[in-house]
Amino acid sequence: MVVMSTPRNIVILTGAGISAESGIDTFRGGGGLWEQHRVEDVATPEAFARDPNLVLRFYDMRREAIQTKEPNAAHYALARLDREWAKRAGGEVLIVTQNVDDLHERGGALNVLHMHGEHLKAWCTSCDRRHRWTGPLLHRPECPTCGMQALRPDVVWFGEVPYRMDEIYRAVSEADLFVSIGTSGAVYPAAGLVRTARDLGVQTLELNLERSQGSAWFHETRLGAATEIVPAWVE
Ligand code: BJW
Repeated sequence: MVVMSTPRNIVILTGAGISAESGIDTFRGGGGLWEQHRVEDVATPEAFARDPNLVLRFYDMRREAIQTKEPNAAHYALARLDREWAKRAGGEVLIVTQNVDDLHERGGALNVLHMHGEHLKAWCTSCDRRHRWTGPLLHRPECPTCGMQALRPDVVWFGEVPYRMDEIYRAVSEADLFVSIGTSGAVYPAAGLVRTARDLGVQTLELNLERSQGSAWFHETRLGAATEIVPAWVE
């Protein structure tokens, strides 16, 4: 095995594949969300400006659906690692997720950074406040802070800057191991993190059902369903 056996600090990047076995659709590939909806129609600021009802309906539907889903064995395994790593190895684990669901948190993980935002939050573009939001946005509810009807899903669309990139790059630069789980490597800047890690001399491991687009950059790749290979890696 190339990947070092005793890392201290670990950065784990997760994508839609980790939630697939919880029943949440991935984006690309057969049956994925982008097969049923054109990205340009629902996941860009231009789409929201052009047809807000279409976009809000798409996100209302997904916000409702994720609340019926449960974390799976992969989420629970990462949560265990997150909670126990300081005691086991004296280091830190940061879970950087591209997912907008809350299954890492509901699985018990503490150190989770949502670089593409969260379904269960609404962002007021008038006063710039964010609110926990579980209901629909379609009928333009008022912002609880400023009263304006200017709430949108708190997610990062194409052309927008993902959240907390400085923190993510800092964590990667302080890591001994970078692990990518269940992401196609099709979307930047997340897809570029493995190269950043490699350039800094960080060991890299990919866990995925199929090889990602950036697979060649990883020191090691293990293929399989997340609910099997993630718990096996954590133990
Ligand atoms: C399993 C499994 C199982 C299945 N077990 N595994 C040209 C070159 C480079 C970049 C660009 C370019 N043109 C434009 C760009 C930029 C653009 C981009 O990357 N475009 C690409 C299409 C080329 N990026 C942006 O616009 C981003 N912003 C940006 O770049 O700002 C400038 C900047 C640069 C540098 C630093 C800072 C800023 C913003 C991207 C926003 C992405 N938003 C979305 C939607 C979020 C809201 C929502 O949910 O609707 O985020 S798009 C969508 O893709 C979502 C995901 O987080 C993201 C990644 O998808 P993911 O997770 O990889 O899912 P899939 O479906 O692709 O893959 C699933 C994987 O799971 C597969 O690998 C399967 O094998 C696996 N799997 N079942 C294990 N059971």
